[in-house]
Amino acid sequence: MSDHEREKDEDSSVSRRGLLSGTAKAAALAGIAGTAGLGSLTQQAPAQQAQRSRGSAEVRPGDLDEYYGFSSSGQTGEVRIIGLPSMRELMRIPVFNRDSATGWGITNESRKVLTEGLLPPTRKFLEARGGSFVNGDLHHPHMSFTDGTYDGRYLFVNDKANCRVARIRCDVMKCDKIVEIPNASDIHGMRPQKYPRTGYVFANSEHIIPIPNDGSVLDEPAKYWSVFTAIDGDTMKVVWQVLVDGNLDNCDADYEGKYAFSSCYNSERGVTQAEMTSAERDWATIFNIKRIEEAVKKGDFKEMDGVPVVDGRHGSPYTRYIPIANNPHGCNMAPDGIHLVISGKLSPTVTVIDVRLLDQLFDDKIKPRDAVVAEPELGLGPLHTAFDGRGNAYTTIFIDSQVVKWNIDKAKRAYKGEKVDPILEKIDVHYQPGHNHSTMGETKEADGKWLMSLNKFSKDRFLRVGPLHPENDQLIDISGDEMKLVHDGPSFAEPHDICLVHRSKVNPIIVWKRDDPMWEDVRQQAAKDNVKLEEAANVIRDGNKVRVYMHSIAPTYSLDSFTVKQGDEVTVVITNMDDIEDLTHGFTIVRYGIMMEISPQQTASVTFIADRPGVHWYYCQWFCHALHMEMAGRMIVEPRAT
Ligand code: CUK
Ligand code: CUA
Ligand code: CA
Repeated sequence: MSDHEREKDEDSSVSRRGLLSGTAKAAALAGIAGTAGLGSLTQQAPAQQAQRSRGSAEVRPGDLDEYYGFSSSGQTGEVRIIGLPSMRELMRIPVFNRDSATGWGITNESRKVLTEGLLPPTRKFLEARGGSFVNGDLHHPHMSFTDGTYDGRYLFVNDKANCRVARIRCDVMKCDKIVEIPNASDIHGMRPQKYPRTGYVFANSEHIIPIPNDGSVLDEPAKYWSVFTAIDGDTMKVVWQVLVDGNLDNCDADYEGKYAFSSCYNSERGVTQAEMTSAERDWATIFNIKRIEEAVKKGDFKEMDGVPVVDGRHGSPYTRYIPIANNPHGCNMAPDGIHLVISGKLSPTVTVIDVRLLDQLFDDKIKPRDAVVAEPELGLGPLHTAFDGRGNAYTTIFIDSQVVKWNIDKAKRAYKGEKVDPILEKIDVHYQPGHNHSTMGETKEADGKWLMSLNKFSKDRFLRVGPLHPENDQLIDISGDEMKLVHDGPSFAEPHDICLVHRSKVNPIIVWKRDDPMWEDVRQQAAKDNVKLEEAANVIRDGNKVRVYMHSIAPTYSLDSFTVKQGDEVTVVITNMDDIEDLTHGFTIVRYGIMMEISPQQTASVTFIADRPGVHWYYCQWFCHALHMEMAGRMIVEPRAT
């Protein structure tokens, strides 16, 4: 055994991640996992991998990519835009995190987005903690839909860590709304409605909790619940919730606007891993949108924390529960509008549900399992499935470190007893894939060109950078009969999920429009102060509040200096009057923790207490001009009289 092989063998995912430990099933699976380790010996040796062709993925210098990839960053809390097929990182959009370059979390505009959607108890909790959360766990980015395909309006993302859903405007690629979801524990699965449009954004509360979670119920798991939430994507307000049995993991929506679906791995409503994996089966929860809307209209709900909550537990007309193999995970609607694929995770199978049968299920004409039309066995630890629009599905297999290509129709025939193998091909990925995603694959325009496998481990694929490794986003060409691995893309924590959108769907602007709503508050205040933002060079004193208005034209600010008194509350408002593509300025005050981005024609503002006396230079931190270093001025803070 070579060192390389030994490393892989010892490194079986099961022992590393402990995914399956501590349960009865774990013991069984750990046995199988040993074989998975041996299986890895048959993986291609690195030398062979080096010979792979990269031709089809090459984007020459100066050429543009064909697709946008909107990539989540998991526990980093931001969104990253990458180009496909080059895999070049194009931009980062701070959302739940803090960002030094752009001042996200520092500027008034970003602080408003970060705080205005917080629930009152959270607001109170954060009072002594800077007013907003500084972390987030962003798993699922999905673009808004119209008529079953991306419409380029918004990107919606979830925050598992602090129960939020955020919206990113795709015209400027900035986050403009964040809403905290009441009655929920962590928000995990999140999907926009596909038809007729988004519409609703559906979000799952993953862990079960007491509702309300105010201390009145503590260690009594029998009184813990999960809720399914519908948010209005246009207003970013919570519209309704559904109380369910079990928990809710991932979700998706159909192509008719009738149903939404969630996977549930904790039908046991356990609070320990052993309890959560004790049942033979869990289920998929199906939500009947029309019936829920009617229930809300006619008042069949309980208002909880200001939201109408419909009771969707067993026996209700609003939901159905379809039993599927133990601890399912990914929940993916095929572009054919017919097949919903839910991955088994602890079971080597995926379950295919024909959504055309759901009307009959809700009318009690068929039993829940009658909606299942295939259940192919694919490998150990199936997690997520992508589609090529040609009837094939691609499922990530975590433990086997593979992507399995299989045919939906063949799987259905096999389910009926015909002797056909639905598996078309397996390809090794490096290593332990979570999500995968195909170009336009979650829309009815799935084009089957590229597949990205987002792998949780990179191990030996890159130069060593310490104990913390990058992860590995791999690009696979799926346009031909055989899958072809064409690129390894190291990625910092963590390429959780990605949404691959054809560039024809996305039309960002290159300079801000002066009437943008982002700085509406500033606009109103400036009007009261009689200041024209576009020409501003004013210092307005209003008691101990000082508003400093400037504009910038490369390489100068309209004010070389301004003077305030120690203890003043200072608001600096800057408008970048340059309207040339790519001419961004910045504003940094030394030793004041102030930094912001001001892109062409943008207005940005920041408020702080000038509690350090002395001379404090401000400067432009975005390289803008040959005299960029000289784009600076002084804030003079007069000491408080003692
Ligand atoms: S969940 Cu992590 S691999 Cu948060 Cu999208 Cu499946
Ligand atoms: Cu303006 Cu650098
Ligand atoms: Ca379970």
